[in-house]
Amino acid sequence: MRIECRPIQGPFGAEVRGVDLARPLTPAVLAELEAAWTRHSVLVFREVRMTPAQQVDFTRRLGPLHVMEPLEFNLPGHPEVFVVSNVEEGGRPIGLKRAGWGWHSDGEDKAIPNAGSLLHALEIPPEGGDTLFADTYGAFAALPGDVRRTIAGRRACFSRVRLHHVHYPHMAPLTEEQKAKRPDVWHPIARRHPRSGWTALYIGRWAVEVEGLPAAEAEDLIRFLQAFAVRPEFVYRHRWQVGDAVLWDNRCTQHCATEFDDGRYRRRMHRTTLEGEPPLLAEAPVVRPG
Ligand SMILES: O=C(O)CCC(=O)C(=O)O
Ligand SMILES: [Fe+2]
Repeated sequence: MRIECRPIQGPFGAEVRGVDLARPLTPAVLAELEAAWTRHSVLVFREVRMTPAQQVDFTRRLGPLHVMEPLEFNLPGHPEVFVVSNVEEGGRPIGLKRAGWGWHSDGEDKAIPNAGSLLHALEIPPEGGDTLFADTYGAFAALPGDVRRTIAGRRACFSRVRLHHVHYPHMAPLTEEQKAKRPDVWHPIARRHPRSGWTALYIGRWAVEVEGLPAAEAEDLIRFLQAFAVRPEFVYRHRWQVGDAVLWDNRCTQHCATEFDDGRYRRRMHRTTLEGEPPLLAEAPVVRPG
């Protein structure tokens, strides 16, 4: 082993030491990192000093990068770096404010959600602004049998158009052009991870309907699953330090940025994002080994 991996919460999450993300990794170290990521879903790196170009180079080793649109919150000169920040410069926001205040996984409202994301902390507030991560393999494994049977083989509809105003009340409503780019999508609720083969509970904040269920029943089920997925026993709270970088897998986790006094403190994070694949339905559920 070339890297050192300290598990955080059982199999969920690990802090990785002995690797410098700012430098090109050897194929052997990269393979170890990928195996650790598949095993633990969330990897935490401390005291990382990497430039935007180095962050892009590292993330690209893990797969094709996704460029966030619209481009307005991407770093000038580095369209692959999405800026999450409340900071304004010259009267203009340098990034997306209040991004991810609410449980979700990145890109869940798209036909091809993002596989993973790497968030690097450059400035953090003295209080608040933690990020919560939920283990959705763990959640799937703990689901009551009747719920597992109900979701088996079913897809849920995720709708940006119907819920944009609910989750982004501080943002402008979607234009007709934006709506056309974000049609409703259907994803399997029991999701098979393409690498581990394990089954994750895939639900999120944009879910509005469930295939084959009457509206009221679907609503109840979605509410139940949303709450179940983020029960405290599945959640790791990351308390940021400047220099931290956290790599998470959107296929088997959810995350939620927590509030801070953004009228008073600065928070500035750089995110690179991996392209994904259409979610796979878990035909025969496989629970992650303990
Ligand atoms: O700022 C955070 O803590 C997370 C924001 C978020 O949801 C993301 O970067 O994907
Ligand atoms: Fe996010």
